[in-house]
Amino acid sequence: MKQLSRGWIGTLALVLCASLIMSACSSGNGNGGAATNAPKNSPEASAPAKDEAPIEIVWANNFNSPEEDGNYVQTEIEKKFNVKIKNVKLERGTWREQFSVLLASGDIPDIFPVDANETDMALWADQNVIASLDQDEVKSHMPKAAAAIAEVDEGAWGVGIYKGKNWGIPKLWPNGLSGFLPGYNEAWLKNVGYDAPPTTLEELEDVLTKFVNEDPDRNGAKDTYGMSARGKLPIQMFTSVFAAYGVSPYQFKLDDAGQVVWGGITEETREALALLNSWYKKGIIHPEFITSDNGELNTAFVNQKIGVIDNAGWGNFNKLSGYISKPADDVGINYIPGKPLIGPAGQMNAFTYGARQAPVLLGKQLEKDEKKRHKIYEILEWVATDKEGYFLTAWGQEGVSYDMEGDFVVGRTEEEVGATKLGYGYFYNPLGHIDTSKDIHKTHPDDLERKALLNEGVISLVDVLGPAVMETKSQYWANLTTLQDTFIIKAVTGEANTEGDFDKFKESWLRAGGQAVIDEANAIYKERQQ
Ligand SMILES: [Ca+2]
Repeated sequence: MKQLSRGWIGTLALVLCASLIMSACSSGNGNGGAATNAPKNSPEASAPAKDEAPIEIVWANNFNSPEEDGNYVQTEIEKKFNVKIKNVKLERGTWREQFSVLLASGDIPDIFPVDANETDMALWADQNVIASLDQDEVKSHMPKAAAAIAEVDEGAWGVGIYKGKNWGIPKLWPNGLSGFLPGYNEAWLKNVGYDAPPTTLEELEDVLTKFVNEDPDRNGAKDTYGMSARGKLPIQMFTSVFAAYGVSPYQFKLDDAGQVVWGGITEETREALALLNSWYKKGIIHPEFITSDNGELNTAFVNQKIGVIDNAGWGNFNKLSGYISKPADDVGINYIPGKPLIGPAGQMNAFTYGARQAPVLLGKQLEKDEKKRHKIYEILEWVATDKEGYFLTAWGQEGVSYDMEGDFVVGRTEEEVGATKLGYGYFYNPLGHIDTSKDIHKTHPDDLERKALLNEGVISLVDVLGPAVMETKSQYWANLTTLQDTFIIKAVTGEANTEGDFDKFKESWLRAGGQAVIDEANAIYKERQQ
């Protein structure tokens, strides 16, 4: 049971990384001490051409860097593909500084760290550090990976396009397509006459109003609000309401004419803000939303100040989730999921971060080294999509570092068979999440069931670009974001109105660089469509 929980919590941590804010998340497999229990039984390796000298591949990564060179997983890959891997081991948090020093010294690895983003990609493309790759060649040498990508989001190929060339192998985080769902205090709902969560915006307003007026916590005092929001991170603020209007104010979307527009200045946002302001005036929105982060939201819910939180992902409705479910459960509150609310958009929309990420990058030298380039495609295809390669690089060795419980992998907890000891934990698998057919091994059946149930019928609101290198953004974005954050909060509280003041906000946003950003976004969108 202990082992089960570990795997379960690991899955949950990944989900939390995806659905809450990602930057602070890190892998939990690092542990110290010396290896004492190296595994002995190797899976069968295919026979390489015996006479050929192994190709040396310099493999840099910043995720679960193995402690030792020549570790178990590395050795298995080397045997199977007749290669010699040179590890460039970087730390998750500080890798960029370490890596810049390396690049400056002219040591360009063959495979680049998984956390490199689209800005790194553009910089390194301009500096002649990374290879441009032919998309058709990638697809023909990595057919299973290409199929896995197509199944999740074919648009992922667009992220690697910069200055008319493709600079990597598409990487996806499919869980990013699961959206935020509103969750409720179950007892409060019952106390105001609801057997199930509201399904429409109108019902939500009714619930929130009753949460204020009908003493849902039954303490005899009028001391509750309806909902709050994450004012410290406005992209996650009131997403259930904006989504009901078919918009996220912090995403690019297509308008009816097929043009890319910025959500924040659309009529949908204006209308959603008008509704939110009417709720604020009614006193059903907690005034402290402005300064709230997830910690404050959690506390307000657990202390029965609010009865709705709407920035949870499906994983947060697992009773072990540290965000809301568990802290609530600990004090006897059942936090239950609702579906996205039907509003003017007429469908169950949910805000999502999307699945697209910056691609996996390869060193410039590979442009002229076809043999090694093809070999790397072959290895990445195997570790990302083949069951043997996947299990090896994700979990190590069965019976040593993990056990099977049906399809589900249960990692062993002994330090000496940890990820950094044996070399598993995705260091050698930068595309380790693109293939959703592996979810049955990664995610506990109960969680898979919950995910399917909660996401059923939900439409993901996704930014039409996802990661994109934009010159105008580097110039104007910080200022534009501040302008929008400030306006949206003022519009909710009524300090600014959603008529003339919204028009003024829109004008000044466009004038302060927003129009240039939208123009560039349209140009990028068109380039990617070609
Ligand atoms: Ca009360």
